[in-house]
Amino acid sequence: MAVYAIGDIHGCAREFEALLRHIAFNPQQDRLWLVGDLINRGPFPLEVIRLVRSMGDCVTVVMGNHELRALFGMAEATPPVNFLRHSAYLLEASDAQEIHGWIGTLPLIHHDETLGWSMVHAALSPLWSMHQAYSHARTLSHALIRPDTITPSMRYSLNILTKGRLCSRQGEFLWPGNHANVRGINPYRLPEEDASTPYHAWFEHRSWQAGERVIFGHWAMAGLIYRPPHCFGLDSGCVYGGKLTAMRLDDPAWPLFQVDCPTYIQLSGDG
Ligand SMILES: [Mn+2]
Repeated sequence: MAVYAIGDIHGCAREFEALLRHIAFNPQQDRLWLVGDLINRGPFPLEVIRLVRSMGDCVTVVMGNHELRALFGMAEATPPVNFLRHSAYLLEASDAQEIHGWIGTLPLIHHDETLGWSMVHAALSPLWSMHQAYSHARTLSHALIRPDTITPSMRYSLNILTKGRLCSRQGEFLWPGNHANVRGINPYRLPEEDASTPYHAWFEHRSWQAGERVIFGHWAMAGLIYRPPHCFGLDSGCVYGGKLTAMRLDDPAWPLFQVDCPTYIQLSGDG
């Protein structure tokens, strides 16, 4: 049995299938972890969802910001413009209801004690222990069914898990838009090594404990992040003409497997 994690797929169904062939993935024996953002941006998002759902129990997916927006947007009588811009095709799908129900089952963090790995779409706060992070994720998952029960502080935690990139040591995250602009920082880029900013990649500010290992995605501009033994960012920008990356989690050498992808859309520095 092998366990693989794969980065953000964003509708790149052909490349996802090619990567599964490249690692000779066997659904009867192997397991697959997906970091979320299966949908939007790329050419075949519905195919990706349908393929992943057809694979059944051998696949574990955590919720990305694109799935989260779809979960809320699909439930609205008048869906928000930002949802429609990226995801209007979901409303037209013959299996829209099943897809919506399935998205609602996706956890915000997946942790496998035996394997010794955790997975989150974007980030963890430096203020959380791993166990606090699991607890926040569980509470939030229950609250997603009733969005009106989500308090501002819960919303902040939800944003960290699904959209976080840069933060201060005090756990203040930098969000795109005015918040980043007033500080003169590009929230999509990794700061230069010598940059005099309190905002760094979230994983730089965590005091990692022995045995903590986290897989994440969401950061195509940073590219592949390979920081053994604690953190591995697998969003290598496939939809932007980068690569789709798999990492084998149960092999102590943590080997990487990649396929090339055409440039379906341009990656711009302002997101
Ligand atoms: Mn994302």
